Amino acid sequence: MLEKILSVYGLNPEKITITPFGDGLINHTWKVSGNTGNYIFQKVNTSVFKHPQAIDENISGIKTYLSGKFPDYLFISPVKATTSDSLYQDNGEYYRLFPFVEGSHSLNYLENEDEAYEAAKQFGKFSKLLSGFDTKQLNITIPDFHNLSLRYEQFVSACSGASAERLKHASDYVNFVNQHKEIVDTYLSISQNPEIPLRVIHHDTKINNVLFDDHKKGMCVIDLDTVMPGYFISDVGDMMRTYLSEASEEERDLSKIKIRKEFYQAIFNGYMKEMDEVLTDAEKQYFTYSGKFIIYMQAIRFLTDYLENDKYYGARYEGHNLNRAINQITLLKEYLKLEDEL
Ligand code: ADP
Ligand code: GN1
Ligand code: MG
Repeated sequence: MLEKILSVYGLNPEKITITPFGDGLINHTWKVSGNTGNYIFQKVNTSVFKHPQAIDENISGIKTYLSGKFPDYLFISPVKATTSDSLYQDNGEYYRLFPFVEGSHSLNYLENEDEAYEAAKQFGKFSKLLSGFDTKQLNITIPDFHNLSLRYEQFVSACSGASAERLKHASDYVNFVNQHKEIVDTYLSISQNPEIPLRVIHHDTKINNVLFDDHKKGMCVIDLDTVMPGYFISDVGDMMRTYLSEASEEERDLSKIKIRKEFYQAIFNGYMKEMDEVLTDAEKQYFTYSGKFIIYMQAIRFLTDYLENDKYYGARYEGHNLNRAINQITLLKEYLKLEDEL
């Protein structure tokens, strides 16, 4: 069945191997090796991305811009099928095929600061090269994706709709979220501040969305589904969320969740290497805020999903999203302890 779809991209069904690949939470991803090379094949998650065409148009618009202005920049865009579209629809599902970046690998956690520096530089470079691109040309692939005020409202409504049992298990963490609502208020003031512009933002800078080469140098950013107009705090914040602690969001041993201060410095150095000249002074004042903004939002998103019976992220075991939320709340507590120092 997948073979049939791949043949639309010119691959010979008798000469391909298809293997599930990567650790993304949203799309289905396979590595495909065939007669014409290696590829990443994906089925788009249409419960999350209601209009896959909108993503495709964004990637194509950015590709045209970058290949005109910065032809040496490695930008990964999907290959065209024989239908001459890159997106292929079959039985209500949407598929696409990317060239596999040879010699690349992704990481799920970082071992040293150089990797954090490299990844932050890649995401900074992406926004810098696109700082002249008109954000109005971008489709909104997930409305209000990083709108923390709305995420908070959704959390409040999830609390009222939750089963008594799930609400009871979550109650300490629900209280914690409510006690830190000032993080939402700061977001609101940022969104109303004319000196904080909307930029082309990746919106999913977690560590496995950047590819490294064998010498641990950053090669390029991937997973462009959520590239939309947004605030720089989204990208910097998700780096802090996923690079500062050695433990990932899946870790259940909370004693392993610790902030590595030198990694904060590496994110700053890598991102600012590219973005220092682009960001306004008003934006720079929120660099440290960005960490708590995203960690808090991710805690809310996992907790909301637990209260809504795991309908967004799914769960591999009972209480999975509650544990992820507890993990993120622990990370936030550690971050808040060091905030002044950072
Ligand atoms: P998801 O949206 O589910 O996170 P991604 O687009 O991030 O999906 O892909 C999942 C994983 O597949 C990535 O973390 C990375 O390891 C790998 N990957 C994606 N695109 C490429 C590519 N073009 N070349 C090599 N590896 C890739
Ligand atoms: C999802 O697609 P993936 O696995 O890179 C999610 C992010 C979350 C992340 C948490 C579209 O990212 O927003 O931060 O999981 N993507 C979407 O791991 O919801
Ligand atoms: Mg991904």
